[in-house]
Amino acid sequence: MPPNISMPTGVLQEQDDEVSALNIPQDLSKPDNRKLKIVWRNVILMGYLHMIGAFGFYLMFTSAKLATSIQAILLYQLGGFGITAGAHRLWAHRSYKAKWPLRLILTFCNTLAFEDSVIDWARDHRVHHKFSETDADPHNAKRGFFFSHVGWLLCRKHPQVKEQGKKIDLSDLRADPILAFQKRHYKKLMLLVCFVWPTAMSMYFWNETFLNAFCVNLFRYILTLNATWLVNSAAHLWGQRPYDKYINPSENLSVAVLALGEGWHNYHHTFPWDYKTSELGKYSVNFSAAFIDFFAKIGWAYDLKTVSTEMIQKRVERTGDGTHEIWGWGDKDQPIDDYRDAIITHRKEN
Ligand code: ST9
Ligand code: ZN
Ligand code: ZN
Repeated sequence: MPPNISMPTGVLQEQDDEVSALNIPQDLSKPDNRKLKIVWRNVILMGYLHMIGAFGFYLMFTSAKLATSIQAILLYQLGGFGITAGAHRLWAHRSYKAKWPLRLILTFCNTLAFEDSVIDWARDHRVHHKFSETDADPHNAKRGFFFSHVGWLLCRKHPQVKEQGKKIDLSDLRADPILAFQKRHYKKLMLLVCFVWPTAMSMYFWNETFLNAFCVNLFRYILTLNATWLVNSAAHLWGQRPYDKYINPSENLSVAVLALGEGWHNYHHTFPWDYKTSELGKYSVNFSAAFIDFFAKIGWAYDLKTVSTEMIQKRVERTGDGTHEIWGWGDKDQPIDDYRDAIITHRKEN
């Protein structure tokens, strides 16, 4: 039994029987004191990337053409869907299924976001969910904001990540020829799709300068990275926990806005197989659910899995922190006192 379970309840799934917290290896539940082996190549590359990206942001307001900035915003969304609807909801969690044309589109979008191949991304993410907040979690938030945000990409992984990770089944991902192709040719594809293509488009279609095109695109890329990383850092530290108060992941609106609907992290860790990764699926803060719903309408996405309101209610009552939001009058979670104490004027006369 992995140690990321809600401790007092001891359940991973709603239907699981209670299991004793004594079964959980204690040495995995708090970070060890090992000295991190820093990978200086990554530190330098990330440093330069962020400096040039920040310069790109400056250029957007000074010398870049409006079309270049609009392109960057659109590609941010497109690449984002490759992470949220693709690597995350489709491949890491199998919360829905997709026909090959959609898988191809998502793989393209995913490569545009350059967060390493889907197979590697989904492997690390499955490990993150199963061993959340332990040394086997690649971006263990118990090591602090910086480590869970970007630090984990700047040093060697903890041996536990690799050891526990080897036990995760990835056969479904490896069997997908599109993903296998992406992994085999990752470096070439990533350079072409994430850097060359966006830069060339701006230069070809509206005569943008190389400097503007290249730097604004880098800004788009670092924005994608940081929006994704905030889910690991901010949404594991700050926010409410209406579904399970015993785990760190939390509901964070600001992260949800930046990450195309991925900030509802308490819900997501409680019900990781829900394709909406949130309860209400309001499209205003869940563009990724709208994206999947659109493809479901045309038949390219199917078998969308979601959690029933009864199941949510049971879980909220059992492990929630009491902050579960209600959508309005008559919501199943509305406190009974509301009905008694609310002032209702202009009542309909019989
Ligand atoms: C990036 C990824 O940024 C970000 C992921 C974030 C996830 C967020 C999730 C949140 C939810 C979704 C929200 C989406 C929101 C999106 C919003 C968008 C608008 N299990 O890795 P290596 C083994 S990437 C089992 O080199 P080191 C395996 O044999 C950014 N085994 O380990 C492997 O070989 P292979 C760009 C594992 O040496 C071997 O170990 N990319 C596991 O410790 C070596 O693996 C970069 O910056 C495992 N989990 O190095 C690159 N892991 O792979 C950064 C490893 O051949 N990475 N093994 O099978 C690196 O340079 C290195 O990975 C390292 C560790 C230095 C960090
Ligand atoms: Zn997830
Ligand atoms: Zn998480």
